[in-house]
Amino acid sequence: MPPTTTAAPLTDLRPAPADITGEVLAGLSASPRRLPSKYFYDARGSQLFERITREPEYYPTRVELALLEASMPSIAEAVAAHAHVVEYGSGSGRKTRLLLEGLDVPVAYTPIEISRTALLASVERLADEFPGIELLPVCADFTGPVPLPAPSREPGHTLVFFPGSTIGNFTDADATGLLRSMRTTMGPRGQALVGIDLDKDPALIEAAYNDAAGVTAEFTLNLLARLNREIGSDFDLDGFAHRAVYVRERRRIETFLVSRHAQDVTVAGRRFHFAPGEAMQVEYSHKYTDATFGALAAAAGLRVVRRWNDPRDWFGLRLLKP
Ligand code: AVJ
Repeated sequence: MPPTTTAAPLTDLRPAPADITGEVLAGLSASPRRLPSKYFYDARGSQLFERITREPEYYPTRVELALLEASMPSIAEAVAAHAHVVEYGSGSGRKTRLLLEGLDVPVAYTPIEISRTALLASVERLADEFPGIELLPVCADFTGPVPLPAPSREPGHTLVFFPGSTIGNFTDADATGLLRSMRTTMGPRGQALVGIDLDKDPALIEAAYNDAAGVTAEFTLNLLARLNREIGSDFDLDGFAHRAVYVRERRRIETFLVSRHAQDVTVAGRRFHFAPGEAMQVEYSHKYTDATFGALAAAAGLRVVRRWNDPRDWFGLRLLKP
């Protein structure tokens, strides 16, 4: 018999350029100005993020991968068999591979990813490696509700996988909203495995977002290049500088693009003036304690039922249930 193909056609729910323009105009009209960080992840942005994960200062990916590998036997015991694994913001798929290999026979895997290029590349590789798992990719912005494709075999339950401490890119209010929508997606018998970067020595955290090679700066500035290309704005990439600082009281990295001099930027026919030194907020990266993350989960109607940390308590994985 010829091998059956397990990859279903991609469900494309990508945001339209008009949506992006609207969000950018709203952010530029706000005070202080901000731009939405989810638009970092075009094809080049996803590539640059992969490069960041290989920089010596950027510990989260390395620590989480080692943690996931070491904890996989105990995670597999805690997660019910025959899961439909749904990953939010799947990226390169290195963690996915460990999870799909280690779990008790998942029936289907749905990556939800905003970058179409990254999504297709990861699904293509996974199709070869996991011929027994049905692949149901969805290209979408996971910050809104995402209708899940139905696997052809009935899954035992849904496991939402949200690694990378991507939850940290959301304000507490938005993170709660996201966890709530995850709770809806997973259903009453579902589970979620969430990766969180933990609060630690601010110097270590700050270095991770200011790598000496300047890859993070390039990643931040790529947001402007992407907007110029996709919504026709005219940001001058040499006119802005990357700045990332750890704000201890808020337990978060705050990343800005700082205007190097007085300048005007035009977006969709509207002109915005930037003062010299004006800082436009582009990303948050929250770091958690058990108390702060537990409170977020509780606010979303979820409880932390298992926790795994690396030996230095730098990064954690949390299993959540309704
Ligand atoms: C996408 C959440 C894993 O916030 O650490 C890395 C993105 N931004 N360096 C993070 C990011 C700058 C990253 N995550």
